[in-house]
Amino acid sequence: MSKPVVLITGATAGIGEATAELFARNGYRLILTGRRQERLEALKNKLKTDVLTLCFDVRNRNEVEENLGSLPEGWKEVDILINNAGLAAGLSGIQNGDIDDWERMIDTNLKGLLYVTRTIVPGMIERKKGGHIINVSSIAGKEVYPNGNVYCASKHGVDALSKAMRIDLVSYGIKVTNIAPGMAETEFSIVRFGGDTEKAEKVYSGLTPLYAEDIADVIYFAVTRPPHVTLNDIIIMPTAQASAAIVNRK
Ligand code: NDP
Ligand code: 8X3
Repeated sequence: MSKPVVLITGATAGIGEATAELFARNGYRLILTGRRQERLEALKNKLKTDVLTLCFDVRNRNEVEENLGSLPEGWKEVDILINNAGLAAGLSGIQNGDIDDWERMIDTNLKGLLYVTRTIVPGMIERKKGGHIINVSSIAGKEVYPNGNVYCASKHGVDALSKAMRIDLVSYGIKVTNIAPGMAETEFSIVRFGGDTEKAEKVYSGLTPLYAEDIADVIYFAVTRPPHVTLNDIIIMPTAQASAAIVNRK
């Protein structure tokens, strides 16, 4: 029997890419999405497993439905959905926030996740074989830190949606796992600070952050538990971090 199909949104960088690599090494079949076509192609060529790449923006409801609503033969049965695509844009007080940044975060982190989930979950239910949804939230979904306002609100929304999905889908045997990482050095801070790599590097200076592979390991562990076991909610931080705002820098 062939390995299950795993759909990973935001596989062109960071946590999504590391997760794709780990699942590929373990023989899973992968549907990988993102907006950067060349990165999707490069990843497909690198991975030694069956890969379908789909280039679209999760904020665009039509694109989500076109790409995921009519998957090609052999790819229709998505067993594991990893809702990972997301971002922070900016870091400023609510009084100074850039409303375009707010829209980007809400549209990507919440509405994008909802569009993807709404397109994939009915198939899981119809097939009556269970399924697993992993929502990559954040410690920003558990606590709020200075200037994090809208990003934190979007991730609190993801946290709430994980709980809500678990309730709505329990009778179909569909597992829902919420993953809440602390500081992980990916392209996250580069994106947050609009490409300012110097500013991004400072976020992780003087401490050993998490790496994308650390989160991939946790996702893989959650997915490979026996059928009767679900990890509902996992908080993972670097050892040097105690809470969103308290870190031990050398
Ligand atoms: P990266 O910036 O390295 O990766 C983000 C991924 O999301 C990219 O593949 C990007 O692909 C994709 N993405 C972003 N916007 C869109 C969009 N509109 N449509 C489709 N894909 C999109 O960051 P991380 O790997 O760190 O982030 C992954 C998730 O982890 C996010 O949800 C983030 O909030 C969360 N997280 C990150 C933490 C960290 O410290 N790094 C900690 C806690 C949570 P592309 O640009 O090609 O579209
Ligand atoms: C990413 C981690 O601390 O910037 O979600 O919110 S943090």
